[in-house]
Amino acid sequence: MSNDQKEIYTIGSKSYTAVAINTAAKAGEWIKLKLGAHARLDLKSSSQDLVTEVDRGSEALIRNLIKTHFPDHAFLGEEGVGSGPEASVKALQEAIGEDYLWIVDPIDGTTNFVHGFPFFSVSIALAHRGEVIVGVVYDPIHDELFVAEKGKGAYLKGKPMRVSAEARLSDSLVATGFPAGTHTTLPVNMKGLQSIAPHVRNIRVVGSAALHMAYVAAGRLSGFWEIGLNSWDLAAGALLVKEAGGEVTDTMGRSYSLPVRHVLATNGGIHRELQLQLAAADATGYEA
Ligand code: 2AM
Ligand code: CA
Repeated sequence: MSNDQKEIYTIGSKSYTAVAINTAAKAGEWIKLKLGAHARLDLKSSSQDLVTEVDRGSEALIRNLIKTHFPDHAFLGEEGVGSGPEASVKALQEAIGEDYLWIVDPIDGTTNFVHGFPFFSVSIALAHRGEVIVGVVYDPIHDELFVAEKGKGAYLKGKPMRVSAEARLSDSLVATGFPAGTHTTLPVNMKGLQSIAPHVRNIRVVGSAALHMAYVAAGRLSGFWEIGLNSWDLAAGALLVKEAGGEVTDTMGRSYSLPVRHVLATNGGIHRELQLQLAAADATGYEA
């Protein structure tokens, strides 16, 4: 085969980041189309079933597009894994050693999606031997696509993102989240809220961990913590925050890696103060 012919048939020549961006954008647009229609249908029958269809549909779309470009890459998506933390941990353990692993949340913020609360996102990350090298979070309602490449920065609409400058909790706007259906996490979350609230300017709970991370990267939030998350909620956002100059650890202050489930992501300036406060309140999600 001549070189010319080879080039014509090399579909996989697109960059990883370009594929992540195009795929997140396409999935996001599709989800947006389903928003009104499903909200109305949900009232009549089971809202969970309907939203599961959109989640699954979005994941299938993403998987197919990625497999088209990179058939040899591995894929870990929320909808391909059984429910509960044990299944999530096991699925990640099995996949983390892959050379190239796409880690996907087809809708992050499903509760918001069901209720028509306009904050949810598509989260797509690519890990190389366990390290995230591309992260894309797309919010189709506000048409905001947050993208980061390891070592090359984080960008929103072509402009570099930078974390905010607050150096004290008292000047900070921070966010947290309440993962649904995990009874064990609620008491810990309440302890965290009670302890942090008096020390910060204010607290937001928007309902999409990936968006919270993107907002830390964009300097809209000074920091974010949440316990009981999965790799697909965090992988893309963690790279966004790091590449925007922020800090990402678990709630004990240990470096972020894919298995982390209790996360602390900040502008760096308030990281230690927030971590100490969570620890003092016994709100890290880890055994004391
Ligand atoms: P999801 O919409 O993809 O489920 C909100 O607090 C955050 O927690 C969202 O990112 C949401 O992601 C995640 N979340 C909701 N329920 C969860 C559960 N049972 N376990 C882990 N994460 C959950
Ligand atoms: Ca999801």
